[in-house]
Amino acid sequence: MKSFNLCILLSLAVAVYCVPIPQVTVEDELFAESYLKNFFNLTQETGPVARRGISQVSKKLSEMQRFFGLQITGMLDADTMGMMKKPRCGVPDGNIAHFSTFGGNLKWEKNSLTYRIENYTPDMSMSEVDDSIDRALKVWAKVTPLRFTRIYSGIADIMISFGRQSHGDFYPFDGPDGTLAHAFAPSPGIGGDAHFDEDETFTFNSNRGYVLFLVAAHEFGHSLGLSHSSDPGALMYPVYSFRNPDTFVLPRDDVNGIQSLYGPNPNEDPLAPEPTPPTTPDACDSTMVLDAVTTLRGEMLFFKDSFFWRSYPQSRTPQQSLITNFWPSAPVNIDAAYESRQSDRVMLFKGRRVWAFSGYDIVRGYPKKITSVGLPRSVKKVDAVLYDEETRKTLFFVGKQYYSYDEAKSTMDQGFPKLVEQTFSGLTSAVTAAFQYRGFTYIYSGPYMFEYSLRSGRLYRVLRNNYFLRCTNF
Ligand SMILES: [Ca+2]
Ligand SMILES: [Ca+2]
Ligand SMILES: [Ca+2]
Ligand SMILES: [Zn+2]
Ligand SMILES: [Zn+2]
Repeated sequence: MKSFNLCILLSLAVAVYCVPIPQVTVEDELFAESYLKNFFNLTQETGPVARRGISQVSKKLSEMQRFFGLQITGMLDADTMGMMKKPRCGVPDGNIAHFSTFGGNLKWEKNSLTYRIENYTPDMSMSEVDDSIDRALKVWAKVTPLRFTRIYSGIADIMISFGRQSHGDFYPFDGPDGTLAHAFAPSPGIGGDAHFDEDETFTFNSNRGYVLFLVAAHEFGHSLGLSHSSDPGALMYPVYSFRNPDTFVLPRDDVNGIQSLYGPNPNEDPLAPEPTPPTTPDACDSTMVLDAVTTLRGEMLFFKDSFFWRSYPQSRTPQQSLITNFWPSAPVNIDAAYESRQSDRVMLFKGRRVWAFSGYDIVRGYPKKITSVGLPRSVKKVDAVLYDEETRKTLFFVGKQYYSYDEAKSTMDQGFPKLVEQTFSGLTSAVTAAFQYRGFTYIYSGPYMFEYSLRSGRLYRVLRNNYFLRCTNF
């Protein structure tokens, strides 16, 4: 009898751990179905998603999950639903690749193109709209031989307009959020044209509403022949994310994409070259030095530049996103991170400040100074932070030394700072990141990771980044 009960308990535990049963409402199912129809070419028409088993919906869900680097379950789980609800472009996805083109060599056969702004949004001044459109086209002109001339009457190659719901083509908009805009691949007539959903609130440069410059620059990528990219750092990624328009530089993936169609800009001034296009960090780069590593509610998070990867214990594919897609008010290029199990928060460090997040939300009163966690004023930045489950101490690594902080008592422990080398044998070069996982302590130094037992101070193994952050490009 006893063993029977245990068996039920075990099987329940396994079921809950391995196959999270999604809490999906009928509304969610219908929403997901229309999302897959719009963006992943789902065609079959039958009942709601969950009742179909391994159906076309499940296949399309897997396709969508692969495109976005989500855990591939073929089920409508919370992460998948979250991704579907993000504001995005109305052009379908489907190609699982970095930059892609529409195929069939769909491009303009001339380098001189015309554009016309047919109407304006009341959200911004006319000059702000003109300026946003002009700069969005320049994003592409800077890296190609393409040149754009504005015309004020007649038919331009790229006709630009704002409209809501049914607006004259077969692709009606959907009201606020959801689809923000769409554009047509190069061809005569409607080809090249870009339409913006007037039910959105467009802005010049604020992070409230959608920045017209960013949405337009993305749409013009389609107007010129680019399809969507699965690189989360690319402008041609289908989901909208805020970036500062004043410092925007077209990412490498998009530059490669557009230059595969039109070639580079022959007139680039060698004395004033364009800024280097940002690249998205690659988990397969064995020389990469991570900024910070932490656990969060059973997952592992790996931070690099403006990006982080989430890795689920039951999945081999880490999911890469922009930090600001997850936490809009978070800093990028962070110094260190740790999970406070005590308060169920993730703490991010940059310079002399610390940010605390509970789920997606910033905790009130943050960012704070790092002196609020007991660090002396002389500390300009921390290199790594680690929370020790067993002693419930937080260890701050600063240069060659480390501090031990007692979160429960809110005090720094006596006898610190200590030399890192004194406790962690063999660790003679700079600490760059640190975290604990399943009782082991991992200290990163550059691309290497040292595995310790914190209690005995014993060094077990020297590993590489990819031990946890798996390289899955193939
Ligand atoms: Ca056209
Ligand atoms: Ca919309
Ligand atoms: Ca660091
Ligand atoms: Zn798009
Ligand atoms: Zn349209």
